[in-house]
Amino acid sequence: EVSELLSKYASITSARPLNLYTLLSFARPLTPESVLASVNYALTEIPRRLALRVRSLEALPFIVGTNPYVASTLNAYRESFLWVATHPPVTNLDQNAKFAEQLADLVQSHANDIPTMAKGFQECSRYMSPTQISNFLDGAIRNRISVRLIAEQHIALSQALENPDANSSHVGVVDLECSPKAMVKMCGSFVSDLCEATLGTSPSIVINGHTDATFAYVPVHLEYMLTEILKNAFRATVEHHMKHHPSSRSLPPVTITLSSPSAAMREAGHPYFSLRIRDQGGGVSQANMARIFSYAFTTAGRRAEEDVDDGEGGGPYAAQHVGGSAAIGSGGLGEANLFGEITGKGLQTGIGTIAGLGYGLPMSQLYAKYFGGSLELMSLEGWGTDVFLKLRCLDEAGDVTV
Ligand code: W6P
Repeated sequence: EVSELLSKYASITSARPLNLYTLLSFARPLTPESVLASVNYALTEIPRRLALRVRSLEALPFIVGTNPYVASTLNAYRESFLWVATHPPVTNLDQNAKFAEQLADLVQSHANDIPTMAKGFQECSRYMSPTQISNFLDGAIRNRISVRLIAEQHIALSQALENPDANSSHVGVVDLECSPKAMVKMCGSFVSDLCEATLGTSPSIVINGHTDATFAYVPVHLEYMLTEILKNAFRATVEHHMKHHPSSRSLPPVTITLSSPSAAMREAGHPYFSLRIRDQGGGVSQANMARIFSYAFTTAGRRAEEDVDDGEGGGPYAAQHVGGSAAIGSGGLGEANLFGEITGKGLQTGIGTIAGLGYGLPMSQLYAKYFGGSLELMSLEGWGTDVFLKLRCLDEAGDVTV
């Protein structure tokens, strides 16, 4: 029985710190024994975290719990918890192969949790304050990042043992030589294509600074953040220039400056790789600033027509803004129509298909903060926006617990 089993986990009030060094250690070196140690870790840590999630969903106000979207999410977590918590020990590689496969299915089955909960909270906004909703979702998303990191790490190691690649710089889901330049190019070219297809044109990308530097990071996390930021920078650039320089044929570029930590920074215990994404899209007004990183203003779950009926005028996509040049990240379903495929792109592994629900920027910020980094936005109103992304170098992060 779920509740009986859950009560065994009742004494767990916070997740045991997830030590990144532990996650990496299962791959250094990668052996049948280390993979079995990894599965043991996954079988201990995942149920603890799912139990926490179940309990925090159960702790919601009763009326919120009766919402069908919230209720179905809770059910899904209960089922997953039950499956992992009652799974027999995995003692050989054949059992592990089967478990890893089922674990991948489980991860996949939770792909739409956040949009589903978003819909639920939207319908329950009378019963919870924006702060309560925001705190709940922050916790849910952090928990989700942790569970996925543990699960994906084990799945990746299980696969790597079967198909070893001596030349790979990957340690499970961590790439020790993640190249921000390559990542910016890849995400940039995708966002460019989409921007061109939907807005008719797109700015170019300039990459400068420490362009050849690499650092240890989780590529799917970086991919998610960059895609979200570039989407917003591109869209702001195109729309601002259509509005203010309609006769101009050229768009100012989006400039990404890369900065690898100096030896002194590393020695001082500040091993952060920094990226600045600069656009000339007109900036963000004071009024929209707070909205950009807020879940509360999302229009997730609203029908597209309602968004269009907001009546801002000024072109087919103008009404999909929260207002003026607000971030796409807060654009609700309008974003789904315009850039729907973007967030689903290539992110199935780590993130699922949290597409177009206005959660992009708050979620990106949680990803950045997850390992101790940050995502900050500075607006030069009337001119453009700088996003500063500071990301912890994970090879020096043995002490980072998340
Ligand atoms: C904008 C609004 C925004 C949000 C996030 C990243 C870049 C930008 N540019 O105008």
